[in-house]
Amino acid sequence: MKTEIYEVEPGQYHLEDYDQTYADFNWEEVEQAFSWHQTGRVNMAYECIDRHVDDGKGDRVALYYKDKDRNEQYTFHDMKINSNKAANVLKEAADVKKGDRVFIFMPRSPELYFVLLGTLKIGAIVGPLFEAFMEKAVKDRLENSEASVIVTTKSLVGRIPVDELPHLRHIFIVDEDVEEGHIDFHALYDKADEQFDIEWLDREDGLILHYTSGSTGQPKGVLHVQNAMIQHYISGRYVLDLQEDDVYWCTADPGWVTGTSYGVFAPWLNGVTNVIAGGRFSPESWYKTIEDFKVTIWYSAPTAFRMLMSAGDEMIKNHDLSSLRHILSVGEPLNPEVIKWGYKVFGKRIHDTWWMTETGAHMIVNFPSMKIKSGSMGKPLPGVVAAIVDNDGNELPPNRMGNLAMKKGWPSMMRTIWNNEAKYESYFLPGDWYISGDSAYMDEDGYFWFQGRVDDVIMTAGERVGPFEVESKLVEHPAVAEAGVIGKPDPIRGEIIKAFIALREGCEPTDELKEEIRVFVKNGLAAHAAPREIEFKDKLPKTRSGKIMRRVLKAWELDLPTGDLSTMED
Ligand code: 6R9
Repeated sequence: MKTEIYEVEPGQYHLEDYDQTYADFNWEEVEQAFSWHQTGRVNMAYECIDRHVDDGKGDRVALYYKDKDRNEQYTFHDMKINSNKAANVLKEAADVKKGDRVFIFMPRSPELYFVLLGTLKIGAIVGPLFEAFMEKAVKDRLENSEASVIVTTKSLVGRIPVDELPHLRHIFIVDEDVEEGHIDFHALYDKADEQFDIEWLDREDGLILHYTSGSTGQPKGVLHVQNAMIQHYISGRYVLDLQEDDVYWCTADPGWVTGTSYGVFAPWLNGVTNVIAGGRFSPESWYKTIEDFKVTIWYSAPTAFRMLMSAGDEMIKNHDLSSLRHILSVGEPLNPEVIKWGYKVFGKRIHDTWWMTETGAHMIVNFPSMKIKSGSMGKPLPGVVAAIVDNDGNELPPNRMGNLAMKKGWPSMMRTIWNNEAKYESYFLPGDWYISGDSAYMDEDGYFWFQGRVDDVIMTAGERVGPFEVESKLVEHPAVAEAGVIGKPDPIRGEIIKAFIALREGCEPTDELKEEIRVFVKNGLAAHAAPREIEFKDKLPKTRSGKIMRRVLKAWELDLPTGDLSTMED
């Protein structure tokens, strides 16, 4: 397949020269930006908020918050006061101390961010949960982390099985009519002191615990430490291209690592205005958010872009989106078709970024100062050593598919899997290679190309096929909204390719259409990559962060157990 290559677009970014980006991107030097450079002590919440107030930028807007009931704005000074108050509430009413785990289980609201920052000011470790988690998912996480405090709402508190959680001592409720046994957050908050003595920490002290699901077994608690801020800050500056006057919108929920690393830390470390929109996804309200706040930098995910794409372009004409100057994507491979669409409707190329909960921050990216090879994740950050290795940790030459791996030691790398050191160790191969679980190849120019999760790669009639390639071709077909592709065991071919397809509005799921789609892939990609079986579905199983869960498709197909489903969308 021919790769589209897009040149850097002049006039949009603060650095347009890749060599310059490479030279300036230096994580030893960026430490100068932080106060710990002088004191040797650090606190993420200070570096995100209070530092800007101390630098005379307290009046700048830190947060625009919007949902169907609220539309508010807070300066860095306001954020400092509000997070101080939250810290005082947690400390006084629940005796929260450095290193304690404090969980946050509520829909997006300004209070969520005050509590998150307040928790960090105490030196405690934050555990953000998706509001959609049901009892089992909540229990697994609170139990494993031995959390002592949770901050939640009246409608969600029923999903916390208190009797089975001996370590959980305090439950704060952030809305009205608090029942006995729970602490009324607002009553205390309204009276709380506006001053707070920040707990100064070492850079290896805990920051945040994000649980992520494997294909089997219990969710894993990925621990990040304060030191991660180096990478949050620098990737914010050079990959997101955050500049002082930017208005930045990351659409991710804090229950997903993107919603904290790039929804909280990267923007505020860089001192920019951060937009947070609560409520459910709707194309209309998303375009309105960009228009109303004059968003300049927008970070979202392929699944959202595909939904916007299938909602049609008519709606876009009713909104002024001309403020946008940089658009980025993460979470799943970014289909070339989506990049094309983005250019057509926004006049900007969407830039892909690759990273994981475990890596804590960007690892392989399309810098704004770099040519985009459409369909590629881009190149490693300067300082990150990435390679394709075999199962023994030997590096493979260009254009060979294998394990996507990185040399241990980047600043934001996870420090352990909570209460499971053996699991942590299992990520590494000899030679200090961190094994991502993704399969990919690197081309001769050093660009990396995603193929699938290692367990998703298909072997059909002796050919290795990455499901993403097939899915990308499928979504180019005008009737296809989304596609998930798996290998289905076959006595002759080893595996055959089966595609699950959600059609666009108004398309009829007929056998003729199946055949047409099959021929479309055969002619556009390769005969061996054309799905032998196609099944139409109303919806594909996805994680809350929008990843198509191929293992669930496979389990359905083969009547196997589906494994941990706590992160699956309803
Ligand atoms: C940040 C995040 C990590 C997995 C990762 C990979 C997939 C993420 C991607 C991508 C292709 C990209 N993934 N970004 N695949 N291209 N640009 O997503 O973290 O939820 O832990 O998922 O997501 O499979 O291994 P997390």
